[in-house]
Amino acid sequence: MSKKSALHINKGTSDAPYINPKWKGGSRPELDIESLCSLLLKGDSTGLSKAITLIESLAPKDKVHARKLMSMILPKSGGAHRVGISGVPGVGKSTFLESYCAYLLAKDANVKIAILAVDPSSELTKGSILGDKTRMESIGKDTRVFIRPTASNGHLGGVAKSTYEAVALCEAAGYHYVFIETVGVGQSETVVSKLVDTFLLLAMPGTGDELQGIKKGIMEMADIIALNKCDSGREAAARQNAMELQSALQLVTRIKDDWQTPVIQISSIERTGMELIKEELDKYYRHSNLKGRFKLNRIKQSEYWFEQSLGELLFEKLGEKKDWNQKKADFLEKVRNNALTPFEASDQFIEEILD
Ligand SMILES: Nc1nc2c(ncn2[C@@H]2O[C@H](COP(=O)(O)OP(=O)(O)O)[C@@H](O)[C@H]2O)c(=O)[nH]1
Ligand SMILES: [Mg+2]
Repeated sequence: MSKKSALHINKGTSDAPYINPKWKGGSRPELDIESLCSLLLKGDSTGLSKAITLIESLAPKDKVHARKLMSMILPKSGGAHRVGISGVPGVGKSTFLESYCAYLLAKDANVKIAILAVDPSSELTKGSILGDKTRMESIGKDTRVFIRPTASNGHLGGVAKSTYEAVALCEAAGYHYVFIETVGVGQSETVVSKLVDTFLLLAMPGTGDELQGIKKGIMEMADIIALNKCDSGREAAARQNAMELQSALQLVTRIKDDWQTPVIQISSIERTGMELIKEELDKYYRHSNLKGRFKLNRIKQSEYWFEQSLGELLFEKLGEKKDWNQKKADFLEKVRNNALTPFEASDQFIEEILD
């Protein structure tokens, strides 16, 4: 996280409630985690925003605060339906979210919706997320909606951590739905699929016999597929595409969880098909709840991220050892010269480092 987006707290501003009352002045005021936590639990969106900034921060002091905050809110988390929205850039994810959320907002006066955008390659796509923010302006003005692009430190693990914790914070703040939009490139889908209860894939009618915007592996991850851009006047082509998709899906029927992924035709621009999406999302939610897979899935995801993070941190900490770079270079040289196999070299290297 860059300095710019780190937490800036000034005495006497609207940040005042978060400042430790015992703070005697100095360059950086102490955070009052208790009051930040209680604001968050009341559903205060500024508090939520600050809390997310805090958990994203890499400053050692913030990390201590963040840990404390997370331990306080974790017991209050878990209440939302977490939905991942995926699909290639341009398929209409942001437009869909805007239309679908507008539909949910109109249907239920008390609904609270959080939208997180995951972007592991922020430099490349900064523009698109900023564009999304303006695109979602109509729902963004609604006090029941919270929109937040997840900051990225360039690596997937960092994005996963911030998103995982941001979801928990949103839930503690009382949000009923947490939508996570991926940028649809690289590994972002895999990360998001392991952070959500339901994975909604957007596709669009293809040209010719090619189905646009579907990667094979992704199709298997999808719990629901929405064929977007089925605008009026294009019904025949849309139906044809939906059928092709549905038959392609027969090949990937998920025996393990007894679910046939439906293909829904929608137009995010014309806002059609939104009620069908709601029906299918609710249906899948009930389906996985019935079989107890819902809870199990979340537990498995937490286990997965624990293992992932362990590996990543271990590597990071080892890398901080003083002779890591020199030793590594030495072993690499031996691999280059064919004096050691890559496997023997790494084995010996780790043994020496741990000694
Ligand atoms: N015709 C049509 N265009 C759409 C529809 N949904 C989105 N778009 C357009 O597709 C483009 C990409 O949409 P966007 O939501 O930014 O896609 P994202 O990159 O997946 O988030 C925009 O120009 C949208 O206006 C739709 O249902 N019909
Ligand atoms: Mg988008």
